[in-house]
Amino acid sequence: MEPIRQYSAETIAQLEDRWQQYWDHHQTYVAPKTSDKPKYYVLDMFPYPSGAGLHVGHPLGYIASDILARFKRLQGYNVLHPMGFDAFGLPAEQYAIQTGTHPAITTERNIQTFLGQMRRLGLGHDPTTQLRTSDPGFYRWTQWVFLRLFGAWYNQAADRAEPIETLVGHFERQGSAGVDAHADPHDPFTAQEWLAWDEPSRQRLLLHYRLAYLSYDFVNWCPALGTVLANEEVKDGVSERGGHPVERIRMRQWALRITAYAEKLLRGLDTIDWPDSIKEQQRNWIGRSVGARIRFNVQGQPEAVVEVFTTRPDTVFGATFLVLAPEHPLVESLVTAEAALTAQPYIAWASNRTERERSAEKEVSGVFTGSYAVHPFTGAPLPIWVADYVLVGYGTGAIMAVPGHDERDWAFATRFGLPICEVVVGGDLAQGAYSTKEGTLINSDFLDRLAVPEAIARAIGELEARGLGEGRTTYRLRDAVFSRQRYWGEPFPIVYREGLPYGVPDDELPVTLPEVESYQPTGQAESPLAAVTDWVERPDGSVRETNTMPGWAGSSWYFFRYFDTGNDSALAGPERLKYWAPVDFYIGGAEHAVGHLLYARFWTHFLYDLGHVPVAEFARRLVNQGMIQGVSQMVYKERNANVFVSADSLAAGTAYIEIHCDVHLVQGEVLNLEGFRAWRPEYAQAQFVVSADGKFRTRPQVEKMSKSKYNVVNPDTLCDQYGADTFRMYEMFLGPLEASKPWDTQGITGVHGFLRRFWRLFYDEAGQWRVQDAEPTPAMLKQLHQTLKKVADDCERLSFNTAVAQFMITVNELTKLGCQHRAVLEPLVVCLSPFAPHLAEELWRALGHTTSIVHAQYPTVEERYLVEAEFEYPISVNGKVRAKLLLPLDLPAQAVEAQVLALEEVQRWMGGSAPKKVVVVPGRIVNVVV
Ligand code: ANZ
Repeated sequence: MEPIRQYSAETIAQLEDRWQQYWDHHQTYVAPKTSDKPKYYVLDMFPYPSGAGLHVGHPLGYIASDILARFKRLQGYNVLHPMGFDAFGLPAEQYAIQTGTHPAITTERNIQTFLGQMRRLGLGHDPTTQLRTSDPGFYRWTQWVFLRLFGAWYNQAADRAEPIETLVGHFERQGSAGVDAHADPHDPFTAQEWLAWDEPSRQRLLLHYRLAYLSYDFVNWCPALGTVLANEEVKDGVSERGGHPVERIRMRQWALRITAYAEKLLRGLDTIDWPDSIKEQQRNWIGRSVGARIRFNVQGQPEAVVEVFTTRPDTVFGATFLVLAPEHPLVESLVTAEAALTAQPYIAWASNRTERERSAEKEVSGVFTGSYAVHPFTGAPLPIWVADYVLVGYGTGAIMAVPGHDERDWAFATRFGLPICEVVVGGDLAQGAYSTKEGTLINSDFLDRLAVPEAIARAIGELEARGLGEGRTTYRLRDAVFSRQRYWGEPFPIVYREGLPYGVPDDELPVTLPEVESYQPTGQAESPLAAVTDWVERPDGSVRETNTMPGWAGSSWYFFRYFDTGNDSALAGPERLKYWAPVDFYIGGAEHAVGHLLYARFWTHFLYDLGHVPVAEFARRLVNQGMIQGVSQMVYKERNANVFVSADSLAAGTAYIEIHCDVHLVQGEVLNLEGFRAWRPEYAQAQFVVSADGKFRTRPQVEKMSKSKYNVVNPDTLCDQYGADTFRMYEMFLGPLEASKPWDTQGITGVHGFLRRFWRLFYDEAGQWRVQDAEPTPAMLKQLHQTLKKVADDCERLSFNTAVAQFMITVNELTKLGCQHRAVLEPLVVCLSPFAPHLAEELWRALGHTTSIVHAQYPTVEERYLVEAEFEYPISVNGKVRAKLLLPLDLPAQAVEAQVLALEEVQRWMGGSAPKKVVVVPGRIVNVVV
C-alpha cells in the first residue's frame, strides 16, 4: 500500500475508502464468538430502516458506541459491536399499499442505504451479525419465544414462570385447589372434574393462565379505510391518512401477561445502571399502588356486586356514591329503564373516547344509572354513576367516590350536587378535597380518632374479617396487546381448532409470511393474511391465526441473537450466551423508555425463568444520547403579495407568512437568492426586499430535524466534504453525549483544521515524513501522558467532547514544542484511533506497522511523567509578592532559601540588610521578612 502523504480535500476520500475496504476485506471487526479474553458487548438500539436514510442526528449514538467499542478493544477486551435492522413496520407496508411494491423489497433497499451510510462513517460493526427481524431465520425464534410464552404460566408461589405442564400436573392431582398463579379468575374445580373434561374445555381453562393468551381488546377501526389503524396512525380521533372517523371496537387479540412480572420488573431496576429518568418512568408506568378491594351490594339486584379498588380504605365512611367506567360489564344491567334515555347516549359517547383523551379531560361529565349500592358498613344507599374519569383497565374499573378527600370526586360531586362528607380532619371542604394522608379520622365509626396509616390497616383488617373485601396491591401496568391486523409482521405460530388456539410444533417453524395479491386491507377488521385462504386453511381442518405480531416482538430479544446469528437449533448456543450476555453498554433514544426497554426486560426475565438465557436483565448499562436538533431557516413573505423581506428589515404593521426554506440555500443567515428562486417555481417571479448591505437574511430557528422543515443535514454530504473522521469528531465535539443540542455545520471546519494539524506532526507541507527516533523531551512526554490519561478517563465516562478538546490542546502544544518523535506520536495515534480511525490507520501504517491499529494496545499511562518536576515559587518580601523563581520541586528548603536570597530583586527589596526570617513552604511560596 503506497502511503498517502497529504491530508487534503483531494486525498481524504481515497484514504478513507481504502481503509474501509481493508476492514471489510480483513474482517477486522468480526469478534471471535468465544475467547479467553474478557468480553465487552456494545450495542446500539437497532434502527428501523426508513426510506429517508440517516440524517446527522442518527449517528450521534452510533459514533459514540463505535468510539467506546474501539477503545475497549484497545484495552484488550473481545468486543462485540453488532448492527441489525428492526425491519418489520408500518411505513414499508403503507408504501406497499400505495405502490404495490413488496415491503421486503422496500425494506431491503432502505437497509442497503443505511449500510452504505454507516460504512461511510467508518462504524466498525461486526458484519457477520447483521440481522433483520423480518428474516425467517430470525423470526423463527421470535415465534419460538412466543410459543414458550403460550406454553407457560406464572407460579406465584415459586415466583417464576413455569411450563404449563407443571400446572396441568397439579390439576390432574388436586384440581385448582392450592394453585397460586397470576391468572384470570375462574370457578374452582376438582381433579376428577379436570380429568372428566374434554380437550376443548381444558384448553379453554388453560387460557386463563397462559402468559400469551387471547383477550378481547379495543382497536382503532376505520370503516372508510377498511382497516384497523395503529395508535400512531390516529390523530385527534381521525385517521392521519385522509382524516376519516375512527371507532374503537373490540376484537380478539393476543395479549402477553406482563403484569405477572410487575414486581420483578420493579425490583430489577435496582440492579442495573440505567439513567434515573428511565427508571423513574418505568416505575411510574408499572405504578404500584397498595390499597384494598371492597365489594358493594346493589339494592334490588342480589346477583350484582360492584367491586372497587381504593388506595384509601380508611375513607370508606366518606364514600357517598360509586362510579363505574362506561365500559364496565355491569353498566348495562345497572342502568334502569327510567335512566336509560339520558344514560345510554353518554355511555356510547364516552366508551368511544381514547384513554388518553379521557385522562387529559378537564370538563366533568357523567350520568346516574338509576341504581343504588349499599354501604358495606352503614347500609346507607349510595347512588351508582357512570363517568369517563374512571378507566376500565385500572383496578376494577369501578370506584367508591369520596368527594371529601379525592379531587376528581370532589369536582364530580360539586358539579352534580352529590353529598360531600368529611372523614379526615384538616381541610376546608368548601374549597376542595383534602387529599393529604395526614390527620385523624372522624364520622367513621370504628376508625374514629385513628391517624390515616393506622386507619388504613384497621379498615383492611375489618373488611377481611367481615368478608367485604381484602388488602390488594394493584399495578397501573396492563397486559400488553400483542397483535396487529396487518401484513408486514411476524405470523403467529398458532392454529385454531374448534375456535381454540394451539401452538404449532417447533419443527414447523418458521411459519413464513405468505405472498399476498394485494396489501390493501380486506375491508374487514382483519389482516390481509385473512384473504390468503390456502395459507389460512390447513389440510387437517384447522385454520391459522391471521393477525401478525406487533413491532416490538423482534426487538424484545434480538440482543441475544447477535451471538449466534446462524444458529438454527437454538436462539443462540448456550456457551455463547454464557460468554456474551448481558449487554455491557446499550445506547439509544430516551423515547423507548416504557416501550421497547420494558418489553425487552420482560422477555429476558421470562426467558431467564425458563432457563433459556443466563441473565434476568439484558443490559447492564444504558445511556440515552441527546437529540440533535435542526436549525431551520425562516424567510418572510408578505401575506398579500409575492414579496419576500429580509428578516432584519421587516416592517411593523405588515403581516408576514413565515416559510421554512432549505437550509442548504443559506450561508451564515444570508440567503442565496438565485438558488431560492430556482427552488420553487412560484418564487421565481417574487420580489425580494434586501437589507441595507444588499443581502437577504433569514432567521434561524431551533426545532426538530425533519424533512418537512427542510433543515435536515445529511452526513454523506459532510463526509464527502471533510471526511468521516472530521464528521465523527465534530459530532462528538458538539457537546455532552446525553444533552440535546442544535446542529451547527459552521463549526466543522475547526475540527477539520485540527486533524490537518495532527497530520502535520507526521508529514511536512511537502509531504515529507518527519517522524524521528530521537529521545523526546520531558515536556513532550508529559503532554502525551496527560492526554493518554485524560482520553481514557473521558472514554470511560463517555465524555467524548472533552476528549476531543484534549486532542486539540495536545496538537497545539506538540506543534509548539516541535515534536516529531516516534515515542510520542505513535502512542498518540493509537489514542486518537477510536475517534478518527481512517487517519489513524494510515499513519499507523506509515509508522511501519503491518496489522490494523484496531487491534493495537492502548498505551500505558506512566504516572512519573505526570508529576510536576518544577514549580514557579512566588516570593514575597514583607507580605507582598515581589518576584518569581522556577525551581525543582525536590530542591531542599535550604537550597531554595539560598537561591531566593541570591535573587537580584530580592536583594534590592532587602536594601542590603540581612533578612529577619525566611519561611519556605515547599511547592507553595517563599516568605522573606526584613
Ligand atoms: C377512594 C378514595 C378516597 C381514593 C380518597 C382516593 C382518595 P392510584 O394511587 O393512582 O392507584 N381509582 C381506582 N380505580 C380507578 C379507575 N379505574 N379509574 C380512575 N380512578 C380510579 O389511585 C387509586 C385511586 O384512584 C383509588 O382510591 C380510587 O379512588 C381511584 F380519599 O378510592 B380512591
